[in-house]
Amino acid sequence: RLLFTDLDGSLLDHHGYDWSPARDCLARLKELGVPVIPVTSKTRSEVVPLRRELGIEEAPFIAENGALAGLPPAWCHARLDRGAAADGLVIRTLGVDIGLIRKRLWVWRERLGVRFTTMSEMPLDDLVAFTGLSEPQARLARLREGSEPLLWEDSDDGLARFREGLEGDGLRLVRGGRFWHVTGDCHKGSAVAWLIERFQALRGSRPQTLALGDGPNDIPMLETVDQAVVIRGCHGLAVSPKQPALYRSEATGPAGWAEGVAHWWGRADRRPGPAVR
Ligand code: 2M8
Ligand code: MG
Ligand code: MG
Repeated sequence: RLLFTDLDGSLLDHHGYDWSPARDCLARLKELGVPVIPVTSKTRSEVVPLRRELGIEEAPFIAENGALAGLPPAWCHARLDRGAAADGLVIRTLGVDIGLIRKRLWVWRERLGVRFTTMSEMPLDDLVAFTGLSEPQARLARLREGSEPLLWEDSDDGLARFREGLEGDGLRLVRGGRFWHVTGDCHKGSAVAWLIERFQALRGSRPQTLALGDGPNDIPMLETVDQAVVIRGCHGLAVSPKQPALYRSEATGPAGWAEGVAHWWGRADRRPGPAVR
């Protein structure tokens, strides 16, 4: 089995970034050997220390809305995935370079005369105040490699024209929790499908998959897996009928996360079914 999860607003609280209500559930998943795979808007620099804190370092991760995958040794093909960093992780790029994204953002701002502020343009103090991240965390959030978050300060009509322009460049615009995110031609769903395929190629069996998320950018991921959980939040997500195995949590954040895992896979204190994996 594989568990894919959004972080902000899902496994982590949207305000204090607390995850303690999910602690027991995470410990149980670890005992069962179920990889908990973060699939997030966050940067690689934010995710690496977080997965250490959460005790999920053996699992791979997807950063920047599908732009980047981090693969621990067990998830690598011996001959194909070379060049692991000192921490043992192989990083695979699934999107496009941030330099290209930024150039095109400037072009469309000029051309359409629209107003927005990118995360890299926000003064650090503003970013801290707006997100509730600490200053060191906010610095890590700014180390973008394959996506740029931005705050839209213009009309809906301008947004539609902006999106069209970006799409002509092969770029995508998705709504995260607080920001809009611009990426290459990738999303959380494409990245999750890529990881599932890799698992199958390496292990020779199709895993049973569960995904949890709370934001519009999570929808493609929720539609890619066998079972899905929408964590209650401020978005009221419309997941397509292509995903009939959908549970909506009562609780928000990490409490809703534990509730969603329990809904599909049983309570953390009851060993569900025979062998996992
Ligand atoms: C951004 O992502 C969130 C999650 O969806 C958002 O759009 O609100 C990202 O920039 C991420 O790197 C950062 O940690 C987070 C902080 O709230 O905001
Ligand atoms: Mg979220
Ligand atoms: Mg997210």
